[in-house]
Amino acid sequence: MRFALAGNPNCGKTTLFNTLTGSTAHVGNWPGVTVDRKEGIYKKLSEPITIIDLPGIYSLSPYSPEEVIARNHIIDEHPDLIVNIVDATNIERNLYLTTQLLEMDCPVVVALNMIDVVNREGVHIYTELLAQKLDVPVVPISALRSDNIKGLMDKAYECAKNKRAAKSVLSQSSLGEGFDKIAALLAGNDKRHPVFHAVKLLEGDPLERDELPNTTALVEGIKASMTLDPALQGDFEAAVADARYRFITALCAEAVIKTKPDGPTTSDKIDKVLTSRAFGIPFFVAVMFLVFHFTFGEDIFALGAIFGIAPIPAPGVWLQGLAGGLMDWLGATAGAFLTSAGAMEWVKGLVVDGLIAGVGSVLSFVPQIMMLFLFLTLLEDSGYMSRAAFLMDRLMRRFGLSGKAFLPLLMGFGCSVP
Ligand code: BGO
Repeated sequence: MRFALAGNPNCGKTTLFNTLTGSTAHVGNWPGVTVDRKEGIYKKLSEPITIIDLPGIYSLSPYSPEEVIARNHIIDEHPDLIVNIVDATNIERNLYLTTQLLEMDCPVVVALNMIDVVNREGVHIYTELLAQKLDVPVVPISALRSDNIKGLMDKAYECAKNKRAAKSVLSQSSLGEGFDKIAALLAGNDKRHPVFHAVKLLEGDPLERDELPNTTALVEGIKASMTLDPALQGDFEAAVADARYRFITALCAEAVIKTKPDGPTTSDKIDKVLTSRAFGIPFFVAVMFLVFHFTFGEDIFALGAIFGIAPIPAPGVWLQGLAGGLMDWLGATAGAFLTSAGAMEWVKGLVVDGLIAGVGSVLSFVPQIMMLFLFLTLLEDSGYMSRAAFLMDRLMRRFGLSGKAFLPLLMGFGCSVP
């Protein structure tokens, strides 16, 4: 059996994929594009299950290669089941994709991920109610803590054995009548996933119109007979999105209940300080000073000078010294070997002064650059970089750049070139 993992970027898909497949995972590319294709095997059921990690997407529209890949995989490769990972901390935004996946004639199980965070934040999600309204199983999990993963896979395996007929939330909306007519048009067609194709035709999706040219006139006739909210100005794609969000808002109003009063979280409080006008820029300058000082500082905090002792190099400089020493040793050893072997002077010069000293002087910077990247990765993964980009945005805009451009600008200094 083959299960496809589908979800928004950052919903925890990679964490779940790694938990499910462990060392069996292998990475390739989707045909024709440089988007990673990850596949692995889940072995804890009575038969091995191939897990395919679809790219992270917000919808099944054809606006990015990732969306086209995910959509084509489901339509053409017919996975036995879709595990739709929903980030429970951003449930409304994530369910938007869910409403689209439900329009495929494929069994779907919703994995309600990050339930640990939701519980910690004092939010209760009635999973049975969600399951009832979406008409597919909803299993709460924590991919990070490996909570209830077996429960998810048992449920998925059970569902994959049965067929599931697609349903669209649009049928229950003000677009329902027109939409059902388009769906009926396609029902006679031998295309799989008629409900999905009907929605796409209603939206005026260009890929779909090209594939089903004989339906264009009829669909346009039905659309002309439908009345849309005037605010939507005849935009059917917006009308479909609006209908989805109306369904999701109503569903979450019932199924997601806050048990703690609203108030800023610790993260909100930290954000407020780090992005404030008074404190944000000085803090940013201090962080960047520390990063560069720990990487390039010849005498850390000038301690050597203050106490009248030998300079204490920063870790980056110390590593560079070590690498430089290694290169010197390599040059001396190679020189001695070539001399004892009776090599000509120009050969010795080429190897020792040219190759080892020349390439080595560039290579000796590698540990220092790795140090710099380690600090930058820590800042990136802690979420500080996006705050810093936000802070710098106002200044950088004056030069026609976005806040994110400050980092390449900083990196352009000095030793980053090697
Ligand atoms: C970082 N619970 C919690 N609490 N976190 C989770 C869970 C869960 O169930 N599942 C995933 N995460 P991806 P996509 C991170 O990397 O799998 C976290 O894009 C950090 N990293 O750990 O990458 C997961 O593949 C430093 O968080 O998602 C990851 O879908 C600080 O959700 C993030 C904070 O998961 C995205 C977070 C060094």
